[in-house]
Amino acid sequence: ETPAEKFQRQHMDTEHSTASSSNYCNLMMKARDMTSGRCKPLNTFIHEPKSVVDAVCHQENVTCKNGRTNCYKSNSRLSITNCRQTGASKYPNCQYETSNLNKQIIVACEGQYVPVHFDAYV
Ligand code: PAX
Repeated sequence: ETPAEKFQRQHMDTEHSTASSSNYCNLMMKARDMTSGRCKPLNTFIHEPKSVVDAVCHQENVTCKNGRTNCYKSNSRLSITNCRQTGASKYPNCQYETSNLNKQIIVACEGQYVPVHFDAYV
């Protein structure tokens, strides 16, 4: 799996325009293999075409949280779902709170300049 493929697996859900139910994150975090070994505490899914998300790598250049300079902020708000592990969640029964949002996203880009890391939403 390349870094670009890992981003697609962990962050892209073009099939749905929004999270369909409060159970979305519980199902998707497992289906996309983010609950084996440990529960990934925080993960964001993006409900937009791949072309729209790839294009963010050519939008506004911003500094990443870690100080690197390869982050980009989307010009427009995108449909996203944030998955946050609940306080009661205990591995291997990872439990998540599902939140649908419309926010500008910040991603890090590499290689032939495609997203490889989800930095934040604003
Ligand atoms: P990652 O491991 O952080 O980055 P994620 O985005 O799914 O995975 P490999 O080879 O896999 O180690 N890369 C970068 N990372 C950070 N910053 C820059 N500038 C950068 N450039 C390249 C995936 C790969 O991207 C490489 C990095 O070396 C990795 O390569 O976030 C923790 C996780 O939570 C997600 C985002 C992260 O997972 P945090 O807070 O430590 O930045 N996440 C976080 C999210 O999905 N939604 C959110 O709102 C937040 C806050």
